[in-house]
Amino acid sequence: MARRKDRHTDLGLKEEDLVEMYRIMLLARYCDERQWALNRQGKAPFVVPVSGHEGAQVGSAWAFERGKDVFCPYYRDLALALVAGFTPKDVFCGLFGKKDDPSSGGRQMPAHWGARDRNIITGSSPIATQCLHAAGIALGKKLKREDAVVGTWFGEGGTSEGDWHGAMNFAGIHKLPLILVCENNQYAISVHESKQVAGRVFERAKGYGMPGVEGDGNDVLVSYKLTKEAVDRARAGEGPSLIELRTYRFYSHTSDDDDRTYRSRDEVEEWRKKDPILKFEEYLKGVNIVDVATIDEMREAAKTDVAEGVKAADEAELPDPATAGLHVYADAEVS
Ligand SMILES: Cc1ncc(C[n+]2csc(CCOP(=O)(O)OP(=O)(O)O)c2C)c(N)n1
Ligand SMILES: [Mg+2]
Repeated sequence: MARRKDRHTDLGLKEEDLVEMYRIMLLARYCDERQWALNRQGKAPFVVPVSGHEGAQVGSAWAFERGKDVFCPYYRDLALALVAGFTPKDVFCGLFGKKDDPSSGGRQMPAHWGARDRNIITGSSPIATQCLHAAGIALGKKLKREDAVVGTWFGEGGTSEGDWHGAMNFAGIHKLPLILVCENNQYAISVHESKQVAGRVFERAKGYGMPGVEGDGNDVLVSYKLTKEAVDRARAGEGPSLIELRTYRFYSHTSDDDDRTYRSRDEVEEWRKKDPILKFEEYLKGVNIVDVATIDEMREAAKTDVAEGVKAADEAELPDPATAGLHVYADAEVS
């Protein structure tokens, strides 16, 4: 019997999917709170917060097939990295620059997610460059007739970059299996969306001959639905799509930014009321998948997993200085 407000069955999602999606959203939130505190304690030099974006990231990433599809994320995609196979320990090894950091063995800045064995392509700091990488990879997949879809994520600020327009144009012309997901949090550091995009992000898709849709990025099921429809089209050979997920970041742009200089506290509080985790909890309670006690248990378990990840990463080895040239120069040897 269909239960009240049962949207997930229509989307082909099972209860186990929802519980795991919720668990990962919690992990991302608690990783974020810990990394922010560690920064303020002087233990983590640089933090890019994810809080507020968990619904958009987990929902969109869930639409891809792990082990087959390719992820080209940007720096804010901590929750996406967890969906793609990162653990809290991996996250904190990156934050502390440890040898076991999957992204770069402690060589890159934190939040430059990458792992060959999880099909996550590491990005560069210049925004939207990952979109061009993604378009190139999608062309490769198409030419080799591989059954793989490529996803790339970016902010609305990234859509002002020439690299983004180049990726859109190339994807549209060559009908690439590429999904471009914009996490529109309305700010590019201090620059408001109204000073960034004259029209709407999703409407730009039309000019590049692909479908463009928008939805509530704070609703994990909406984020999943829009992305899954696009992934299915791409897998069927029908080409790329642009998806705009509207959301908000709860903290400053990074640990080096002070958002009080450009955002009112009232605005932040309004958006905190639309917290994607609270929204998903309401849904899960409404369809009787969790109750208040289960939520408490899952929150405690996620906090414990994050605390254990921080401890393991703190105790992990630093990279051997003799390996500093590895992966930097083609012929570098470990001395
Ligand atoms: C080409 C380039 N210009 C400027 C910067 C500095 N910068 C880093 S993040 C950022 C804002 C990006 O905002 P948005 O794309 O909306 O993503 P968000 O951080 O809001 O998630 C800017 C301007 C950069 N990294 N690369
Ligand atoms: Mg933004």
